[in-house]
Amino acid sequence: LAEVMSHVTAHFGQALDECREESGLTSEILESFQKFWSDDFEVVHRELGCALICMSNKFILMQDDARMHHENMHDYVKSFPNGDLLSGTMVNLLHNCEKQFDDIEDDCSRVVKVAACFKVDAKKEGIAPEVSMIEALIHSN
Ligand code: BOM
Repeated sequence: LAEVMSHVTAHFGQALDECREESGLTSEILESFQKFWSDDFEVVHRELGCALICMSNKFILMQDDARMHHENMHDYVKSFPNGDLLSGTMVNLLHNCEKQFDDIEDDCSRVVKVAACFKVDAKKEGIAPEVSMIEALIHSN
């Protein structure tokens, strides 16, 4: 499943560059999206939350309230090889994290908290990819 998540991350990460300007996410904060999964990267910057909203909107993975669009997220994850094995777990983990931070009104600040929670839980579940797995995909394109 970590392999499946590496495909999802490699694809989703392609939207990052289109979202840098409007989110203010600099290369100093995050140089490439695959580093999201690095143990050395702390998921704390509000700008990353803004970038995740912008990136999600490219694939219509969020609703107007900046919460996950469950059906579209399922379909998006299922579109990758063996995605059907990951989609249910991924939607559940994300929604569980959303519920924990629902009181944060600022969308960017809330989404970066949700993303940090998801990173921790995905590692616990054994579905988090290694950065090297994602890089292998990107460089074989
Ligand atoms: O309520 C906010 C829902 C959050 C959705 C986006 C969070 C994404 C976390 C970052 C990890 C990305 C890895 C793969 C792509 C997922 C769409």
